[in-house]
Amino acid sequence: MCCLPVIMVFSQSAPKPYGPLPSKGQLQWQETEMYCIIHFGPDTYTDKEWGFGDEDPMIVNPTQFSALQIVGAAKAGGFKGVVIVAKHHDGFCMWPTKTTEHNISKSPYKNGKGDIVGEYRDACKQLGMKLGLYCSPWDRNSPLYGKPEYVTDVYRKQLEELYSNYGPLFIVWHDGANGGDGYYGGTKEVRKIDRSTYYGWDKTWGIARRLQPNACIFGDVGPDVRWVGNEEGHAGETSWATYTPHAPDSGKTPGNGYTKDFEGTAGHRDGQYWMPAECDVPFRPGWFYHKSQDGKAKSADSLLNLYYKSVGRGACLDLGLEPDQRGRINDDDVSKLKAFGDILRTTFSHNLASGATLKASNVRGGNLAKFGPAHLLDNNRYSYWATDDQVHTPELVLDLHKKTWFNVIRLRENIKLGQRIDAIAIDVWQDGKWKEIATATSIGGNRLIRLDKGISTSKVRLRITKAPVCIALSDFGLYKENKLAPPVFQTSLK
Ligand code: FUL
Repeated sequence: MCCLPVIMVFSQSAPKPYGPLPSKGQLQWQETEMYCIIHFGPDTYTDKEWGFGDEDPMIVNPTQFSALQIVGAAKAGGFKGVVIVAKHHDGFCMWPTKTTEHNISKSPYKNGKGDIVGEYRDACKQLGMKLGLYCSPWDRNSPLYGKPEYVTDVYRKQLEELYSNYGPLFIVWHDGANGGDGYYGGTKEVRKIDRSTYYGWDKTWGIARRLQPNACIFGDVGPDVRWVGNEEGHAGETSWATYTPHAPDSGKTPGNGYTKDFEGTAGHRDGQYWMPAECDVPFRPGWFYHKSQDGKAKSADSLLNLYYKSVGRGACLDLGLEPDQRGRINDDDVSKLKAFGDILRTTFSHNLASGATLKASNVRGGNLAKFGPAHLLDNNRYSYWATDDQVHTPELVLDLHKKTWFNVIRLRENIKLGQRIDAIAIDVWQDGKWKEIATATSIGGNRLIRLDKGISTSKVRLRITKAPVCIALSDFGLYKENKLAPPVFQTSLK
């Protein structure tokens, strides 16, 4: 028998994933960060937000409809995708569906040969934008609404048509609004349903899983992306990507999530599922176009505020755009979107930390090439600085070599390994000592810290102050927010 020398073994393998993990579709959704939901249909012509279902298809007559102009305006705003409302609560289908006569083929648009959803699909392809679809479960036109046949013969068939003919989709959007009064084939009555059981969600969601396997399913309660709990466009200051929907009236038992104590704004640190939040908010006061709201679209500055409170808190921002009766986004709205996009592009195009020398208190297995802090600056969400298993609260010093002014800090975890970090603090070197300037919780796929006032310093320190496991941080950025004057509007798309 011989004795082997005792060797300190440092881990060279990747950290073990922590908690629930995102699917491929959820990773792609996270990278999308911002998209626009577009409401256009009978309500655009009746000045309503929720059509009753008795609208005459003849009113839908956009004489200058341009999906390219609409999707182009979103793109100029820095948005990477659009979600098209293919059918709103009024039941009018914007594509030539076989499931109901109440659709675009009965309108004067293109003499009944139009397909608005198809035009959006083509525009997205041309402009390199992602496409998602919204098809309202509640249908105030269908005589069958409230009966099981509506779900099996109408709603699910509509989803099948949409998911088969208009992909690839990055998200499918299921509205929470449900039941109530409506036209319902002329009966004009109140039809109530139990929204947690009526739509047979498992089977209904199964259609998306089968036909669009990479699409995330959005709903009040997920299953892939949860509603944030408000329509104001912001997540909680702390917003975990993980979440456990609770059963109705059962306190804290996991269930289908249709419960009064909705906790989507903050999520749950120890949530059972990876189910990050989407923050939806209309650009103007309403989701549909109303002439009386011309000039009332949010300014570039307020969009920027919302960006920090949604995307900056690990959620995605879903901004409602409202094409007018011509079928175009109004010029004032277009120029505000463009001004917002310009601020984002100029602010985030240059990471002021890129030339810094980095010194980490610990690197996993001492393996700088694989797990070193240089990965924080390579602009890759999935390469990362990791620590040894037992090191949960490391520090990192960035020497910027010269005084540098910044007012935004960006942190990202490699979420393929889960959400690992609870809390961090940032210090700057001032007057010969470290001074704490910011703290944050719930880092996840993206965390932006916007300082009240910018700061000038030559050294920055990041402290991970709480984590249940070793860290896997992929990104560290310092930025100078660049607010440009709104540009003069120019039409470049037909
Ligand atoms: C809500 C709907 O009731 C609104 O009309 C709008 O479509 C919004 C995006 O979702 O629940």
